[in-house]
Amino acid sequence: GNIELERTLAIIKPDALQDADEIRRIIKASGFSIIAQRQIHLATEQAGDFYAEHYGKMFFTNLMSFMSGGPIIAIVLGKKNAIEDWRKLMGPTNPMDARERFPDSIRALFGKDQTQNSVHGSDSVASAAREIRFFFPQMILEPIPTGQTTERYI
Ligand code: DGI
Repeated sequence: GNIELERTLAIIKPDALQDADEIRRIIKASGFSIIAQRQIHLATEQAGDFYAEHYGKMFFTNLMSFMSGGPIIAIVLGKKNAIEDWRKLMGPTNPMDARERFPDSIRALFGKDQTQNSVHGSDSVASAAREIRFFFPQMILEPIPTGQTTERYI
């Protein structure tokens, strides 16, 4: 049978760009494949579009300026159960909380504070589709059958 690979959108945020190699090493060692990646410096307005669901919140302006304050790396990850597994590997939103409860998580290792928390991950199938399209508008989002190399689906 065909067990589908799931895709999710990960971002290495501006505060963790210098840790990108180490973060990608952890990602691969945890069984994810990197299907596509791109470094990009978002304009403030684009950062706002990406995080539109948080519009109006106390931290929104801060989040927009942080995410547009330097280059980021957007990565499409592939794995069975990628969305949930990547959220787990990232750890909780607040790195302090991550260090207490999940010391091996990426936010525990590389996050600085509630805003500068090193990585992003889609939180549902719908947001993964939207977020992958946001950074990789050309990508074909058909299911990838197992046994296929992911490269031909980029
Ligand atoms: O999915 P997450 O990144 O874990 O968290 P989220 O979708 O609730 O929030 C998106 C980002 O917004 C999060 O990575 C950091 C920032 N953020 C969320 N809640 C707070 C926050 N920033 C501050 N300063 N305070 C918050 O309560």
